[in-house]
Amino acid sequence: MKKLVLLRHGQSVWNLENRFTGWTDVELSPAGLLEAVEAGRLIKDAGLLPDIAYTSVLQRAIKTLWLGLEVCERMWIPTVPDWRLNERHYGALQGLDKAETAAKYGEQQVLVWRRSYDTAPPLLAESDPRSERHDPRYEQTEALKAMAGETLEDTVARVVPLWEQAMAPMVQSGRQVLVVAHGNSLRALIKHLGRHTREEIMELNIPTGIPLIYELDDQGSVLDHYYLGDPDKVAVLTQAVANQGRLQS
Ligand code: DG2
Repeated sequence: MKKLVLLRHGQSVWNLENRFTGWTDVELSPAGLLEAVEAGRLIKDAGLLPDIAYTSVLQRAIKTLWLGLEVCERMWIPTVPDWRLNERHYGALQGLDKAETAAKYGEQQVLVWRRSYDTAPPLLAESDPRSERHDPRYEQTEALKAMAGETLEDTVARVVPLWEQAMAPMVQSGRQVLVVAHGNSLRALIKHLGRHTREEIMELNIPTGIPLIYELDDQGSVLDHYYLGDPDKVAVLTQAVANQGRLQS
């Protein structure tokens, strides 16, 4: 049996401000920096010291990885940044306040934008100053296509090849793999791993900074999954993620 460690980055400054983030490259908040260190401690205490790690090319994930590896005394392992682990591109929603967007368009519309499988956010024009079009990180045609805005289905279509080509062979060869990514890029990977339906995956919310363990058999089928740390805390934080698209009372 293999154990794969998945980790959503620590709280970012835009998570704190409740803004849609997507590919906007915001930093970790002070609380997020602490969450990253605590995640490293949980991984170390569970004896899941990573042999190799994969991240997105966004600093909130990369910094979370660095801090976690420092605690694990594993800063020397190979780390692989890949844009295909980036957050789902949130198109023209990027930068908007989630609760204000719910007040303007309704909670149901925001839920569809956040959690539906095949509805894209309003698209971001190439000429929009928020566009990442000229960012040297993104030269691949596929990445340029994604930066107008993606559905979760689009995100699955880029995450799964990375899983199959790079990460799964590492897991199956017995390496301890750590993946530090984002709420929706991890939902995309989990949909594939758990063979979840599109309805099931709508219900999944992932809190920041808490390691999520997937136990896999030799064929890559999921045997079990669980968070490290206090389950009551995980439940509260998971519900808080779900509530981010609600009207503020
Ligand atoms: C959040 C996820 O991504 O937001 O892009 O706003 O994981 O990079 O903080 P992350 C964003 P929701 O889909 O939960 O609204």
